[in-house]
Amino acid sequence: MNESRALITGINGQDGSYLAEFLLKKGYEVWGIVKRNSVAETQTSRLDSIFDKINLRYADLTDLSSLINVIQECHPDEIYNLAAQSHVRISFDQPIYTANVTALGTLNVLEAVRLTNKKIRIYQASSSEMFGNNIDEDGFQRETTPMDPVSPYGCSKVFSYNICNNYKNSYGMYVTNGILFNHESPRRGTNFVTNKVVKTAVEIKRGLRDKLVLGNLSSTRDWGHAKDYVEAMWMIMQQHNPDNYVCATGQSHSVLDLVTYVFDKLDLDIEKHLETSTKYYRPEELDDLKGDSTKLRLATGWEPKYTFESMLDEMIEYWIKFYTK
Ligand code: NAP
Ligand code: F7E
Repeated sequence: MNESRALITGINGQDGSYLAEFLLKKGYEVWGIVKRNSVAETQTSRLDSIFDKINLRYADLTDLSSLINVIQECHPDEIYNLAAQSHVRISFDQPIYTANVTALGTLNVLEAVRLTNKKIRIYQASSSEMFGNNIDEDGFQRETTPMDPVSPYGCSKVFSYNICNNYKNSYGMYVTNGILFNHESPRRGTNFVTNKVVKTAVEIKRGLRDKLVLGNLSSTRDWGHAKDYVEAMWMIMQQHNPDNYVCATGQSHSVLDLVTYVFDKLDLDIEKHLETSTKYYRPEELDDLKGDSTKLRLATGWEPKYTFESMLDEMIEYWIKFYTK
């Protein structure tokens, strides 16, 4: 029986909820922090099925003492730092808040560990957004691709990535970066493009609305499934030496490809229902993402189980059931 204890920041987010389920199945004692929210009832809805099996505490990434308190109470072996202001478009509206949480919040986690127990392993949720528009000659981004972020979110994640490497090298701490490309699921926030498209398309099908309004249709993303990616997080943390790994499917699709697949599945007419608006454009766009995760696959044997299509099918099914209740 595994007697390890894991602490997850961002446990009530998309990834945190899947990771908590995954670690419980592995026999971990799972702890998580949630930040205070005025509506308590819905804040942990992604955790409904495991609520009685996990230990939740109030803490905030911007509040060092709250992190130290939780670490001293739970004595984790592993910390998965998934908490962030994670929306790229919104990071242009709230750049300072984004940096406080997504950049300095990571430093608070590192300091909390350095000041309490340097043996705790740390996983940092790094992002393909750090690469910006740099692409290697073969069309992929990988661990060695230069980082040149194009959003306050991306800049904050680059700070976190660098400070994690710095703490690893300076203090001999076990700190890893998973550089994850986009990953989605029915639990994805509905203001990210995949779940916005699927939810709205199902609503159009049911006659609840008439239009899907999007921004840039030509950008491409390497979309995987969050369930596959939380398994990679755990695998990265089980390596003997801490290191940085790209996690991606290696296949990319445009936003228009995504809409076309979903609309075809639901037998909807794109010409009739799709509109674009500059409201959803970013001041600077990251045009194309496609990741090479050879390093991760060779080190851990990780392979995604979902395809782009099976992931979207699951999301479509979820929203059809949601509106059939
Ligand atoms: P998400 O659904 O937006 O979850 C973010 C989590 O962080 C939520 O639980 C949120 O709590 C929490 N949080 C926000 N501010 C906080 C604060 N100040 N203190 C404590 N908790 C705070 O994001 P996700 O998709 O699960 O992604 C997980 C992590 O991976 C994030 O760091 C994200 O930037 C990174 N990442 C995601 C992807 C992707 O495609 N999903 C790709 C690469 C990297 P509330 O909901 O209560 O606000
Ligand atoms: O946008 C375009 C948009 O917001 C994808 C986060 O998890 O992955 C995510 O960031 C693309 C962009 O994800 C709409 O311009 C068009 O080109 O779903 P998204 P993202 O920005 O790639 C990275 C790896 C992370 O780390 C982040 O945390 O879709 N797009 N029309 C739109 N995007 C949105 N949200 N809404 C639209 O209406």
